[in-house]
Amino acid sequence: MAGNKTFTMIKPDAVESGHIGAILAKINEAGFRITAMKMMQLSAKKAGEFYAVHKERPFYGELVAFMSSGPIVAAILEKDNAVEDFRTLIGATDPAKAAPGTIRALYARNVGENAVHGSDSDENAAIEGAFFFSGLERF
Ligand code: DAT
Ligand code: MG
Repeated sequence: MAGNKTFTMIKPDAVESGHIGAILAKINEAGFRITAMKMMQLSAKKAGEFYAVHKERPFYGELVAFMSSGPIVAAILEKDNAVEDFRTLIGATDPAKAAPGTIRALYARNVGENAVHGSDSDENAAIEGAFFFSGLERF
């Protein structure tokens, strides 16, 4: 059975462009409940740890530099079938390929600066949520 939690970040490009409110509204309108949330800036070390799975990819250095370049908003979201439904809401990694009306189609700049993160599995949603939030910060 699919889990009911996913993890998201509003990335530095969308924070800088003033899209936090619009993105949170889309998340709420799609039926997700925010059960943890914080605004913070990742160090390059922490961004590198978060994206360690992509260490061998050619864009890893660029990704780590971008994700530590400015503040992000991290959140845990709850809804039935959360991981899959949130990936549908955000759209494809490359905004040029993202379906119309998805968060990335609306707000991403390009494949690297793509407005939001969404977990790709229930297992990673749990790992990523725990990376950012202690038990006291989760509701
Ligand atoms: P997603 O964020 O849709 O899960 P991913 O896990 O494949 O995509 O990659 C993680 C992030 O790495 C992605 O959000 C942006 C960056 N990235 C992916 N492919 C890229 C590329 N071809 N060039 C530059 N950055 C890329
Ligand atoms: Mg991914």
